[in-house]
Amino acid sequence: MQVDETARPSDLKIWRSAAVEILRKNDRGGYTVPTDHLYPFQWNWDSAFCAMGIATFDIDRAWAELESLYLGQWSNGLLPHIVFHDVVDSYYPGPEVWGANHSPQTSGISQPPVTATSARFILDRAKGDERSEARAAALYPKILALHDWWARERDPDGTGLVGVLHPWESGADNSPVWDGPLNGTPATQTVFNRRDVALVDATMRPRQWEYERYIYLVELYRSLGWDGPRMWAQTPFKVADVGLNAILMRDEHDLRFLATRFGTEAERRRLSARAAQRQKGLETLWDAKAGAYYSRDLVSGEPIPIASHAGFLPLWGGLDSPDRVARLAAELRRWLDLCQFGAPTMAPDSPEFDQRRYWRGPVWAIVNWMIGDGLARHGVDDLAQRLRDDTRRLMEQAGFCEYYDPLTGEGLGGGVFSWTAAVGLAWAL
Ligand code: 9WN
Repeated sequence: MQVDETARPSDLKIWRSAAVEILRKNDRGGYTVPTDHLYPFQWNWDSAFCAMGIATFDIDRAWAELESLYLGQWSNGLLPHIVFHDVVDSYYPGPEVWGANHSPQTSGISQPPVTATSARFILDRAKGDERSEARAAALYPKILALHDWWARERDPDGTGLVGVLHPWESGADNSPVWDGPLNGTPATQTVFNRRDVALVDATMRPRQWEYERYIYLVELYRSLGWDGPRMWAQTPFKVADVGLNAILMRDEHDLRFLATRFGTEAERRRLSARAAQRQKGLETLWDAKAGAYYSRDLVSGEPIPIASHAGFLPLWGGLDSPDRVARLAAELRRWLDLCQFGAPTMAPDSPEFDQRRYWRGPVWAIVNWMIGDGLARHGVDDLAQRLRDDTRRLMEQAGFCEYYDPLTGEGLGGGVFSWTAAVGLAWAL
């Protein structure tokens, strides 16, 4: 739906201009950093969301965002979670810690795949413009290669569920859902110097305990030469994250859409079969008794019965069960009634809830968009609107922050944040 800017109240126009300003300020020439200093490189799913926000005011630049991200793609299809286009020392771990063999330098793990969804969004805004068609056509095989990588390297047994091999790969780094699997992960013996806690209050960031395990995993994979099958076989951390699998399912559907325009008949058939397989895989994460989706620890084979925001993301991925939609919506209403601003990343009455600490409670604009969009697609319009209103109120009250306190609305983490501004432009404002 195209927004009629002239019909918007003037205060919203001011907020939209502020969001555009942030995306321009964080533009480093063809790619957008999530925020200055704290994250000085190009991040995978941040860029996919940024591109959608940018598409509301500059279609060419939106395509450039995805194209620059794919400069980091490996020959096996992996789209790394960070592309180190520039040399900046305000972030740890930098390229030397990853030791990946690619130019431009990159990390060695991925992040939730949103680039097909993003390309479809831009294409829709471009309204049949020929240059956009050509740019989408050129991106299509790269996105297909990424999806083939997820299927081949992160679901080698063809279960329909992919595994993440690092909490960073889930995008929800220190979610309480990873506490159990991280307990079985050794700490690194390397002494390292975190830069994040010099830039942001440590109470809003992951704990040292988690960082020691994050770095252990990076060092392990580097010692395995970033070889997918060896990593899969030897890692102590392997989780079927319901959030990533739901986001992958949505991206797979959007890739299937792109294939109707740019793919072959054989690819369309293959993607349809894979979407069906993903749907089945995701269903195995549903706990009917609890009425919730839980991630599964692929090392122990056991479900992780901790409910986080990720359990609502199958709404974004696409559910074909009205009963599940109703149960998810009822639980989300309960969570929202416990706070001033939703959606929190953990239920405010859960023992793990921590209102300021990153993925253990705070509200994230991208999460609200995914859940809100999913609710609207399933006809739960009032709840979708409630999330959208909360997101807008947070932005107006605290600005475009990295995340927000669900009990007070205080802005937390990095300020002037790109994907928050992008969500404002593409959805909330
Ligand atoms: C590690 C950039 C990224 C987001 C992640 C978020 C955070 C990085 C970090 O910032 O993670 O990838 O160093 O904390 O958790 O979702 O993509 O905004």
